[in-house]
Amino acid sequence: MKHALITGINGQDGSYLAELLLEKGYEVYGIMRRKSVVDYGNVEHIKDKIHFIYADMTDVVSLTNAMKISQADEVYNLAAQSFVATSWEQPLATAQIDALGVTNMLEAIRIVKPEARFYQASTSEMFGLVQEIPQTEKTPFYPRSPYGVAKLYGHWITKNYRESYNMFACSGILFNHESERRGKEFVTRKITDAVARIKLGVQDHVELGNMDAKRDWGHSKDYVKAMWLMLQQDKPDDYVIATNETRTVREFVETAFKHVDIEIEWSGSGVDEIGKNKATGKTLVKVNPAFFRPAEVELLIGNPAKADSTLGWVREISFSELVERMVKNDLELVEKEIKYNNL
Ligand code: NDP
Ligand code: GDR
Repeated sequence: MKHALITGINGQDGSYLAELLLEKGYEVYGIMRRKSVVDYGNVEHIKDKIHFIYADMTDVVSLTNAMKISQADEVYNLAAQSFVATSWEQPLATAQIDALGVTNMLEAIRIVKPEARFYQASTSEMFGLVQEIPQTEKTPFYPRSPYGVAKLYGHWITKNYRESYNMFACSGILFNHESERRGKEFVTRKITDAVARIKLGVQDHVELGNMDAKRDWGHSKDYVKAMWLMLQQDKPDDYVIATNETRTVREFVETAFKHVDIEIEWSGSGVDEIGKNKATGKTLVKVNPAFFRPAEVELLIGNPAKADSTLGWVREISFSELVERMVKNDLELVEKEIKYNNL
């Protein structure tokens, strides 16, 4: 039976990956940070099947200990300060976790079990300012946030340990992937949560930032399969995982409202843009400059041809199904909240 260690196990991707590895018969270990209130996050429903180890990406001793306890054959490094906007507020913490944390994990593996296979959660944010469309493994990097810069360090140190120590270390350059388990600060979940609340009459409107930003959105459940596939190959390598489709934030809003039978009509532009319910004229979307970023990544679209041909990876959940699943899930959650809180 193979042993896997997942950092960031209680996050969105960690939870889907843990489910996948359990299905495949792995013994799953996950690192958790100590919190004042014990919270298993997205793995609450499978917590009895997971071996939890308290550790932190900034503490190499705790990661070495996690390697000793788990004796992992495969390590999936998903832990990160993953919200781009926060990386301007906490640039040093972001660097310590997302950049140096990767070296901490690689050193822990090198000390305890150098033959273990390693997956690094790299990101399309490393591409940043558009250099090429669509982006591939060969596109030059130009990160646009402290998060993107920190992740670029993590990406290169992974490659460097592969080349320096012959370690089986891979980076997945994953484009945006969302799900019913996405944190509510990310734009997709913020929108689907708001759509559910507006539909059920407990919220008036939603305030958003840059409506023109374009993202290549897939579903997390599909993307964790690619992580596993990368570690099953004969040779370690880096792969872009994406859908090769891109849409604006505005299009995501329209699609989400369509799933509750509301058509949005736009007027104004930039910070004065608003979205109204076409049938009633009521304002449902307002742009608020507070949600704009100091530097923006305007356009992401990834070409997953290498992953298709080498890994045999295909995404199964379309954009429309992704949005539908998220809206449906939020409608159910908000309905429950209304019932229990007597709203
Ligand atoms: P989440 O924010 O949902 O999960 C992040 C996880 O990291 C949480 O479990 C969090 O734990 C943990 N974590 C944060 N800081 C530390 C720390 N110092 N020590 C230990 N654990 C820590 O992210 P996702 O699941 O969406 O993403 C997984 C990874 O993939 C991240 O590295 C992200 O940057 C990267 N990525 C994500 C993409 C996406 O679109 N989702 C695209 C490309 C890359 P806690 O609950 O304690 O905060
Ligand atoms: P991103 O995701 O920065 O791409 O990083 P996010 O959903 O936060 O932003 C996507 C785009 O939407 C614009 N936007 C808003 N964003 C948020 N959060 N809130 C708003 O109100 C809003 N209005 C407009 C943003 O400006 C941006 O252009 C995600 C994370 O999961 C990273 O960890 C991961 O590496 C990348 O995806 C790939």
